[in-house]
Amino acid sequence: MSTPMEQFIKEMQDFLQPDKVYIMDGSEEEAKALIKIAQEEKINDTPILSELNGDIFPNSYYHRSNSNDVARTEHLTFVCTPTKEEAGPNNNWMSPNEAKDKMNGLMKGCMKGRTMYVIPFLMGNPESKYAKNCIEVSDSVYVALSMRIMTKVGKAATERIGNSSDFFKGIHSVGDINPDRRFIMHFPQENCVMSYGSGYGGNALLGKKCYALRIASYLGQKEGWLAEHMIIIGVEAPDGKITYFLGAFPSACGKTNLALLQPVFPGYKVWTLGDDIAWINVGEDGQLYAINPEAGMFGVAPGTGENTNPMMIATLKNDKFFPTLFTNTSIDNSNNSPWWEGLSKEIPSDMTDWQGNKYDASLGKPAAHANSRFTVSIHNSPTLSKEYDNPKGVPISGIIFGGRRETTIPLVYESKDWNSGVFTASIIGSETTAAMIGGSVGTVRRDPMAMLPFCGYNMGDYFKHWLEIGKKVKNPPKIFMVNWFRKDENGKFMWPGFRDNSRVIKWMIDRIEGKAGAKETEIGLMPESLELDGLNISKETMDILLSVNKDDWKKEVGMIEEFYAKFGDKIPAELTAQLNDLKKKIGI
Ligand code: SAT
Ligand code: MN
Repeated sequence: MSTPMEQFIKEMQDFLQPDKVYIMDGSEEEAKALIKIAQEEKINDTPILSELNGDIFPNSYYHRSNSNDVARTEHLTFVCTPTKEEAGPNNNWMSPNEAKDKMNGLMKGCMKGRTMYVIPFLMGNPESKYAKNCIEVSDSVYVALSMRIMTKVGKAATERIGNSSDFFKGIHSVGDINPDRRFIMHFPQENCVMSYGSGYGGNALLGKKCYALRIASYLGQKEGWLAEHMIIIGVEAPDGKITYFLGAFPSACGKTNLALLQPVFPGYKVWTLGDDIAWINVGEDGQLYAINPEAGMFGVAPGTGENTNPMMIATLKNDKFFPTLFTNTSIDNSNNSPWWEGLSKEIPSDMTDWQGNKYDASLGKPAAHANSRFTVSIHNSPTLSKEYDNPKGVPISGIIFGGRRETTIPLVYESKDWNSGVFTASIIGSETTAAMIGGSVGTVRRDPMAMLPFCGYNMGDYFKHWLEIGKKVKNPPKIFMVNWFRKDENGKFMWPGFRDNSRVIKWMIDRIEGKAGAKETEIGLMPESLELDGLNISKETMDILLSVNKDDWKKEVGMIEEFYAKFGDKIPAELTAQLNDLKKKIGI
């Protein structure tokens, strides 16, 4: 009798018809062999991976994708639930039958002449009751190697799966990388994702957004937990006490910088547990606990430099574990190293740009793609927390939400209680960025909990689920909203950001410990003061950063109402009450 895992592999072999099947064991030798294959296999005369200068970034490889395949494609991403209402207005919907017909048509026999990599992987520590078993099949050796960095691939997963039929099924093929034949279909009820036509991270590394957020959020609703688009950090104070925070920000909002922050205060230290995804459970003691289901970081390269994120540079230069991949950066030909805008002030004089052409700075275009990425093991991070892999997770004392807003949203405010925190998170807005295709850069889009593209079911039901979780938590974390991106009338950032954000985090810790005061405002609690020693910022600027402009908020309420209206009566009464309360306070 074959096991459910063997049956799945056989079924996929019959369906996709690869020439070869390779089942990953996760070993070091395997990684070497796969890298060799990736160096030899070419697409349009370009090897899938080429080795970079190990003196600059040790153990690192370069990948250039098709130029039509550089970001997630939200408009081609579907949640295929039996009814449209279950998927909600926040998702593209297709009926499971129609979606399967479409995908079967595209994928039947699509691996002819290719190798099917079977990638058994675990999200979370095998010892953890919160961990999940998964298998992805893919015809991309880049995906196989990336998954090996991003999750726990191989033996541990195969063993944990054992005879069980309870595992996620990810079915992926790059196909012919044609955007007209590209779909990412989610089947939450079947614990399955089918993805065709893209090799890009969020479309192809199915453990990431597809499983660990969209499918997992659906499972979380059923099973009583939360799958969130959040970093996890532990902030150590001089007395050694560590306070654990979660943080949710829309893509490319400084989330990764916060995950590896170096506080400005002596004696304070940020320990990194996760940079993108958190699975959150209510423990037996009624406390919220979070684990990072991932094992690597898939970060945006541009803007990452010694001065903006020195710890990430140190991570990328560390070769203790796993090779590091760079995708769609440019190449400095003088020394065969990856380069991107923000890595150094000087622009190297002889570069190949992300599309493989000689870089001509006079054209004024960036050399690296704005969404070029690195894929690196979290174990390479010098700030990795000792608790990173704790099967129980870490106890959460604060949740930080944020967005990128030029106006309206103050530097920081604290919600009075869980329900008002859920309301605050539900109204996050952020100016759009280069990480997504299908939105125009620079307009404000509502992105509740930074989950709009990742919530695998109706967002109205998701808000309700958040409120339900609050009822189960005995000692709820404090919920904060931040905005590092306020601009003045000349378009200049008002807050320095980066390391100075630790000044705001310090206030949060003091609030959690009951050591700092706060003033009540129309939208929540705000600092009476922040520790600003050594910072050149005027009192007038701080007053604006820490104030509520009622006219701005009146406009904001209009946008919130418009957004809420999309969900009709799915918006929980608690949130409508919060909104009405806000309207009263700002004089509507
Ligand atoms: O979707 S990815 O995980 O590839 C990148 C992102 O956060 O947008
Ligand atoms: Mn993300």
